[in-house]
Amino acid sequence: MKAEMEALRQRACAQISAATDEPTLQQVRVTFLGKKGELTAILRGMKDLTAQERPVIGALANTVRAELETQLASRLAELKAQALAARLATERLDITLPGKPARRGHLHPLTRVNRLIQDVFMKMGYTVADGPEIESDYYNFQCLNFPPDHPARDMQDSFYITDSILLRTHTSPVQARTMQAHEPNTPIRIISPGKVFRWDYDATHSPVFHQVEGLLIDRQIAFSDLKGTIEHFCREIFGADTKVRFRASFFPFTEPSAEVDILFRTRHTRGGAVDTQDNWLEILGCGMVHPNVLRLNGYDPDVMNGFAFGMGVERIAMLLYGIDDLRLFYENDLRFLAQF
Ligand code: 2NL
Repeated sequence: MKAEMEALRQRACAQISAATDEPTLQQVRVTFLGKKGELTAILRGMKDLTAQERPVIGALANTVRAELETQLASRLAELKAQALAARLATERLDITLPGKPARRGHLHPLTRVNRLIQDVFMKMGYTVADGPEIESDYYNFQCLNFPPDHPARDMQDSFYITDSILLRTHTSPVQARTMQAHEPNTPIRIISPGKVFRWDYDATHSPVFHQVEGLLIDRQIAFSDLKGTIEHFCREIFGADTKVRFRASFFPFTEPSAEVDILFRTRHTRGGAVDTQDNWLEILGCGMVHPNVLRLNGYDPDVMNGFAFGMGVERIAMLLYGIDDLRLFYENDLRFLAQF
């Protein structure tokens, strides 16, 4: 039995050394040390031994078992180390390689121009006011002196939600709300930037666009105050040498009213030749606040007066950047947007 045990030990050791992966090693363990394994089978035969032989063979069996356990454990450790070394070799990560660069975004051109406009007026002491985009007929038209038959009040020209609720067609309601919220006859100096909505869609009109309006109310405000303010604004945005022209016009909420043009230099490139052309281009509307509007919003036109103006952000951005189709602003095509 001793010889049998020695033979088993040698075969087991040989198989342990020969195992090149964990499942094979596990199989060797089962073959020799498992419940139905070879060592167990030998031990089962011990019942036929004499009382003197039994403890000797029992001790030998334990020694062999212990040795095989040690061998299995060290081979397992070896295989694990080999596997780890192989993974480290194949899965090597070079953390010094540069990463994939993230594309850096920037503000949308309309946001930039909107902020540019706001900055000019904030430096002149205006504060920014805002209000709802869904408005009542009262704030959008009535308190701004729009007659009942004004075309903007037509279902065809504005987006109505009910007969008396619509998407605001300008940001003027914000100024009416501001006047009404103020102590009567106290000065106001605000701009109201925001989205406005009109039933119109082509290269120069979008159903949603952006406006900045302004309102200044105080005592003894003159048309020259309006003129100086607007001229300063135009020169801040379009350059110090910008020529500005006021043309008589009409708005329901101002009297007198004017449209403002700037002399704008357009560059054409034909073949190799560059020629320039100067045109008067309209950039905003303005006027002295109509006495009815002051009255309708809690101000006494005999004590207080002021001026107001309104401009389209898209229009100014188109002039500033030489863009001929405003739909480009809304298509989110990076080939367009990345140019700003
Ligand atoms: C334009 C012209 C304008 C106003 C807006 C206004 C507001 C109040 C009172 C008086 Cl509360 N006026 N706003 C005045 C004149 C012109 O906008 O062409 N906008 C794109």
